[in-house]
Amino acid sequence: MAADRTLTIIKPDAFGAGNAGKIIAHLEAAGFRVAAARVMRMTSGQAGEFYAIHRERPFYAELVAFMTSGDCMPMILEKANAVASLREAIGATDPAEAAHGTVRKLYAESKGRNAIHASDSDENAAREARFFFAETEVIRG
Ligand code: 3AN
Repeated sequence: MAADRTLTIIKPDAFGAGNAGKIIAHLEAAGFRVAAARVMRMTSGQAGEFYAIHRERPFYAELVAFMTSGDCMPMILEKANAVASLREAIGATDPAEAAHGTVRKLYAESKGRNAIHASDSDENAAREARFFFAETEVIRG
């Protein structure tokens, strides 16, 4: 995957609250193009595998339970410098620390229920995109 793609997930709190459309509009206004999208309910196996890097963290079980608690919306987004640009657009993990105008400041409730995921490196963006989408499902701009 080229470095101009990243993977995001509108998490169950934001999707369930009906904020998916507003979050997508916010990201499009920030210059991102949606290259792939789906709505799904993650299984415990899928969420456990997706967050395997956090297996030893104290919040792992809580994280897997939350991510399987409702529907979510994984998407591949395209923009120049996509990974860093999306991290900036979503804000800090804890919404109390997120900058004004970021997705988490606007829509997240807490560090656990924080509205949106974004890949933290080009390598993880490629791995996470493959986790949810076949290359044939990614629409080229
Ligand atoms: P980010 O999502 O900003 O990259 P990470 O990688 O530190 O943050 O954490 C991954 C996910 O784990 C977060 N999005 C959040 O949902 C959850 N998480 C992180 N810290 C906590 C915590 N202290 N309590 C509950 N969940 C947490």
